[in-house]
Amino acid sequence: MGRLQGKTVFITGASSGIGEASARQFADEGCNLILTARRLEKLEQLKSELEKAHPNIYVHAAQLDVRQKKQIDSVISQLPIQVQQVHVLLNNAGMVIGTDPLVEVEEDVIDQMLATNIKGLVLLTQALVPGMKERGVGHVINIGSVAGKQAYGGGSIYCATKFAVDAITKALAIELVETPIRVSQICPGLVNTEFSTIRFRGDKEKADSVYKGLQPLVADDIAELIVFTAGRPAHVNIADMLVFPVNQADSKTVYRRAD
Ligand code: NDP
Ligand code: 8X3
Repeated sequence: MGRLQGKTVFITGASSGIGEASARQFADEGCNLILTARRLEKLEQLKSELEKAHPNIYVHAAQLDVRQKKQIDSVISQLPIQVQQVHVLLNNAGMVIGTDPLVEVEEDVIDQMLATNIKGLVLLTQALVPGMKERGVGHVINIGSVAGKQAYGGGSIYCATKFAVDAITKALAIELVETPIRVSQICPGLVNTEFSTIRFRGDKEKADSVYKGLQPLVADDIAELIVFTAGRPAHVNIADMLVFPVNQADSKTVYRRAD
């Protein structure tokens, strides 16, 4: 039996990309799942697919906008008994809109990024870590970014939110150092998901150009590392992982073939 078998994993942003791929890979390990995101129909589809493929696991799907504390409280208070004891919180939901220079970023866009990428992650952590402490078991895995290690022009607010994730991850690890709870951060470079389509407000051509001439990471590459991180022995904590496609060296240093 694998170390993750029978554990319960709470995933934010499970309706696409890294969150969805992680749900599939945690299911392969025999984990029970709480799938959350705003697009409930996507979660329901994933739930039914995973339950069919893995009749031994329990999957709960719940609509959740991580920016809304009331929704977080309501989702957590209504968790079915089978998934009330969360072992792993995967704080994955996140987004960016635009590549505008700082002085031009619209207020609404600033609010959305701050509320989703920072406040949502903090609220979920506040909601679930006390239970982990009581039970003496738990793991918080935050999805940061290379954008939280190195700022770039056109990414000021997004980078600020991911620098915040970096700071929050480190501070939480310090606060929990006397407990068995692990705190980890995984920081990807370019991953081909819906992320860039959302960044360019639905312009798929622009989004595709981000990955042109190189082989980007795919959601499964990051999911594999998330599951690996969660599956280490209880005394081992992977604190921070920075992951690039082979032809990316930092935020903006990327080699692209000419074709
Ligand atoms: P996707 O756009 O494919 O997935 C983002 C997920 O977040 C979706 O499931 C979306 O679901 C969810 N989400 C967005 N806003 C909210 C919200 N307010 N409440 C709840 N869920 C929300 O992108 P990725 O899979 O690539 O992104 C996952 C994480 O990885 C993000 O934190 C991102 O910053 C980070 N990352 C991505 C990189 C990349 O290049 N793709 C690189 C480095 C980090 P829904 O719309 O249904 O709510
Ligand atoms: C996503 C990576 O380079 O688009 O966090 O900011 S980047």
